[in-house]
Amino acid sequence: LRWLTAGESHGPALVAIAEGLPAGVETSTKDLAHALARRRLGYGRGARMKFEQDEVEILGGVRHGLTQGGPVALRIGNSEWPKWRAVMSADPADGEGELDAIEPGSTGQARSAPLTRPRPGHADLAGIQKYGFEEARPVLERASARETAARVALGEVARAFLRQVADVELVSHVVELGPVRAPAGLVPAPADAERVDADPVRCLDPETSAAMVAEIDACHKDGDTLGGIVEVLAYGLPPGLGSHVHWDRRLDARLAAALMGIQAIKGVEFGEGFELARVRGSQAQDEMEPGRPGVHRRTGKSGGTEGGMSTGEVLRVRAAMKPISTIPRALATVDVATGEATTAHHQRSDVCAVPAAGIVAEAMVAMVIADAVLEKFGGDSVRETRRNVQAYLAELAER
Ligand code: EPS
Repeated sequence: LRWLTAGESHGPALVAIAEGLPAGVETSTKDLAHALARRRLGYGRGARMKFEQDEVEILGGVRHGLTQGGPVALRIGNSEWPKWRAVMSADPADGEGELDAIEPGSTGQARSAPLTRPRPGHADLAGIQKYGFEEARPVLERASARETAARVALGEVARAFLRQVADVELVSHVVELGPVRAPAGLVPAPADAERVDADPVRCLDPETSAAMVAEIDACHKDGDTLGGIVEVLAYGLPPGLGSHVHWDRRLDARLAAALMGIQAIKGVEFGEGFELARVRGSQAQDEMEPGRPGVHRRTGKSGGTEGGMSTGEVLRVRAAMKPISTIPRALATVDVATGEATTAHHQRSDVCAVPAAGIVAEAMVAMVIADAVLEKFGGDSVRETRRNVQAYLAELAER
């Protein structure tokens, strides 16, 4: 399974292509729009979330609600585009009119003004240096987490594939937000997914959720931003996805890379993660007993992978998101045009995007697992892949 995204935050649209999905995956514009709407949920997002709609369109690879085996191509229009037509024009801009418009919510800076005061924590400075730009606009447009909308749309197709071939279900939730932690052992099942989505911070425990909302409000008041930790659970994975035989075939390594590839993610852990490093070996393993199919593990400390392969138990992976780097109270930086010390430029920003990060993390996990399923079971149609999965599971159960 190969996939790519393209597009800028204030360009006309994001586009995404996935190649290698079998024929027969049930998907539709409505399903993708639903997934995109989930990503827009979450307390603490900025003004843009309120007025922008994700206008999703399927451009190829799907007919009458089913994938056809060819590349699936998607387009998600940016409704911000008309205001940025001149600044983000693909063709040389004539510099008239719109170029001087003031950006809504900004501190009076014209949209076209060169962004020469890189924001600490963003891609701005390294991107300017690497690509030889004079300013940060071309860097931040592509680095922006707006791009995650494209991933979520593709991830929804992957999720449908997983459900159809192996009854796999993914759920995510917010386990920490700033200093507020959800109670240990709070692990939503697939049946809880709607309840998680209905919560403003995507946390199942009402008391924790209220404390998280209060923390976001306090942060907003102080002109600051907040990070947190999301957890993705995958139910129903067959054992043996990924492989111990080579580092880049390990499922956990591939999932970690995919999750680290989400903007602002600074850490990934599986199961008990870093905590396992603090206990003795006798306390760190998941002991086994007879069960279905064949063997069952009593605990889930490993997070559902051993030796780089899925164990058949629930996959549990967490991603830590740093606080958003665009901070209303501007941070110290250097103007790349003059070399002088100054403060970073500030565009409007979210206070917290952790709830949305959970949805993006689900999408990344779905893509990686779909890839691993296709690698192990192959198949050019959903029916064929499903048959292969079932034959494998039946054989394991007979052993
Ligand atoms: C983002 C900054 C904000 C967010 C944007 C991601 O955009 P703007 O600078 O236009 O206010 O709203 O997120 C989205 C638009 C989205 O759909 O998630 C950033 O710098 O990453």
